[in-house]
Amino acid sequence: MSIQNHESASRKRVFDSKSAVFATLLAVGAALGGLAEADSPMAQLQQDAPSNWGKWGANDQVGAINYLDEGQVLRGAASIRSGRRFMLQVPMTHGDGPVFPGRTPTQHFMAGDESSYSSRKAEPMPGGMKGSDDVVFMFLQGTTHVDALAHAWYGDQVYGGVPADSTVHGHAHADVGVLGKRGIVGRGVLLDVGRHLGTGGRLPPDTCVHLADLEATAQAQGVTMEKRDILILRTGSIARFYENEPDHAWDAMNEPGLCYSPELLNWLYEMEIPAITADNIAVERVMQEINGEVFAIPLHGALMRDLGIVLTEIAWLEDLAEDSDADGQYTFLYIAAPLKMEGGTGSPVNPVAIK
Ligand code: UVW
Repeated sequence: MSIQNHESASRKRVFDSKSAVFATLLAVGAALGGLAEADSPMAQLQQDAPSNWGKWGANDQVGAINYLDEGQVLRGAASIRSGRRFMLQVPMTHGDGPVFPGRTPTQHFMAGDESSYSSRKAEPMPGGMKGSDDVVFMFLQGTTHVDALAHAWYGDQVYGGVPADSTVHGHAHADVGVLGKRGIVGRGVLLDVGRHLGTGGRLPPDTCVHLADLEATAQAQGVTMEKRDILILRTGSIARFYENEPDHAWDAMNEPGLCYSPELLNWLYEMEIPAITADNIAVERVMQEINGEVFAIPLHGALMRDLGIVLTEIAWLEDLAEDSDADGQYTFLYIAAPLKMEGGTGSPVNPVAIK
């Protein structure tokens, strides 16, 4: 069976039982205010907002990643000057790591190690070689990760206007597997808002990052965001998780992040921004007040569902930010290859920035 045939066969597969991940995300959604109402405040908020539905055909599943053609790969490669590499994933540590409430950090278990041999449960291979094996249990959003476009929605449609029941028992549309086949490659631009507007590279908890803050940061850095750039947003929040400061205990619910505004949406739409990567749990502030009403993760609806912009969260940006501050170069080739997890809501990823 060819890889293509195998993939289309498994795409048609109906999973036997609702996955624990899906059930938990439903619970998170319900806790955050019930995203499933057709006439929700989100639907009203987004009534006149820009949308990319249909721009790349009725069956499109990768959204604004369509902007990242070969020309964008070459444009990203053209920004390489020194060859210095930055790996943007946080460590995957057993039982520890920043995760959204309702998810558990990665669980890592050894399935075989020297104890298998010393306890005589296993024999060395012919010739004397021995080996180890291990397994993990993890939420696909349990470390630095790319979200599938259909991972978050409001009303009864996901990205592209496809019915939301396409998410049941594994995503049949706009899963993370399609992003895994395509890859996310282009010119990345770091906007170090944490350094520009924060203290010691850290925005205070609850800070809303607005379009004006992005523009002011770009100006202070002497960099110009160009059409189809991948926006890399540093808030300093994930670094605070690891610092564990007693008077600034990290909390996913009050992290700094982007805040919803029509200006921001229009800018992202007109700039044809394909993807945003940030060093916080949700790219945006989790809870936001808009027109006197409280919304949870509204940009997930506006960006992923309506504009098809791909989000990567929990990125490690400290080393890249330090290096960029030192040499004044904020542009680089950005490469992120999500796993080809068919039906998946998201995928762990270790993005690479090459300067
Ligand atoms: C949240 O914002 C809840 O995280 P994610 O987009 O990874 O689901």
